[in-house]
Amino acid sequence: MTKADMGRDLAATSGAPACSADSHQAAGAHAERLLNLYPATPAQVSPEEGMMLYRDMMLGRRFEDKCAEMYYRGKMFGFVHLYNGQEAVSTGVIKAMKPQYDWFCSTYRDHVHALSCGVPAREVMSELFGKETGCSKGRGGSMHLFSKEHHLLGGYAFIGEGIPVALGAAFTSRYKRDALGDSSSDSVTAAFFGDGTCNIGQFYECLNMASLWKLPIIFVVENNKWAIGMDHNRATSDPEIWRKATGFGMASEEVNGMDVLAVRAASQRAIERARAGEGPTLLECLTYRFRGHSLADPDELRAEAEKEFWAKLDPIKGLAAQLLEQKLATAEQLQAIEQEVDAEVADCVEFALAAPEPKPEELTRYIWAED
Ligand SMILES: Cc1ncc(C[n+]2csc(CCOP(=O)(O)OP(=O)(O)O)c2C)c(N)n1
Ligand SMILES: [Mg+2]
Repeated sequence: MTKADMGRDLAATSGAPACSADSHQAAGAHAERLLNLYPATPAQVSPEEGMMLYRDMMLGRRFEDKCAEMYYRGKMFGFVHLYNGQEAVSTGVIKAMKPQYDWFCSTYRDHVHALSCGVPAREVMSELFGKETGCSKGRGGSMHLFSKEHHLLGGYAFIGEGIPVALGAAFTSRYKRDALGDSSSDSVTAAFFGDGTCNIGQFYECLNMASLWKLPIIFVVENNKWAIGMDHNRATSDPEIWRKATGFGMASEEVNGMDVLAVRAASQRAIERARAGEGPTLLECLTYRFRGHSLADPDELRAEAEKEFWAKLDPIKGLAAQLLEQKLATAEQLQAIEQEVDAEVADCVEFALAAPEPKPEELTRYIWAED
């Protein structure tokens, strides 16, 4: 069996596409790939886990819907990139890892990763408003969320910038164990980045080092088909990113990124390998963003048929249907979660609006570590 076959084989256990939409031909090659992830046994989940995953995705969605509202009302400045549609990736990976133990590295599309890591909604919303109570003390804004407490190594405006940082965290984990003799050191790092980012140098350099040193890292590619207005299929020599890992002798999987249980199951396999010292994994999650590249993007380039195809695969609706069908949750329980989330989002906006601005005389504070 070749490594590529092995990856394909692993992917076969990672969950079938949640629907087969009629519009898939018009929706193009990315949609075809999702539909060709052949049928698999649906992943199992307990009622508690299922509802925890549902809540996390719902928080991400409602939080960001509120961000859009606040942005258009002029409460937020600069570029704001939303994650609507991709929630199954953040929740599926991060909730399979150990909070405040494992490490996470994001991009400019970082709000939902921060929430999944456990950064309080109040701190994330305050940061977006540039307030002192923000997780980066109001100095970072939307693209630079950071939390030492929650092991969030940052959002980064430059694409690919976070990958070497994540690699450093994975190296530290291994170095503590192998060189400093701390046998308990087994933390794993997840690095999130997009399809377009897989065409730049850091990606390949980091894959090489991670594989060479068998670092405990998961490269999570959020393949949403677009890099701003560039179609993935026009920009890369082989659109199947998961195959690129095999050139480095690395395990990889192609995952249904609209199915949180599939992402979770693939992540669990990767985490197990990483903690056992077996090295890195590349997970290519096939997903889609429901909104434009940023809130400044009128989203006029993408075909309607394509958007319709992916809208039918909404990961939150997909999980709700699975939970109800398998009698793991009742409609009332899901509704109660939604209400709880809405209350949390309303609270964080109120908190952020009332929070103080950083003091102008403290403009340069927090530049140095001792602050
Ligand atoms: C080094 C660098 N070059 C160019 C850009 C401009 N840029 C911002 S987002 C983006 C596209 C990235 O697409 P992808 O990696 O697919 O992530 P997505 O936005 O789809 O999540 C580019 C080229 C940048 N931020 N950094
Ligand atoms: Mg992309």
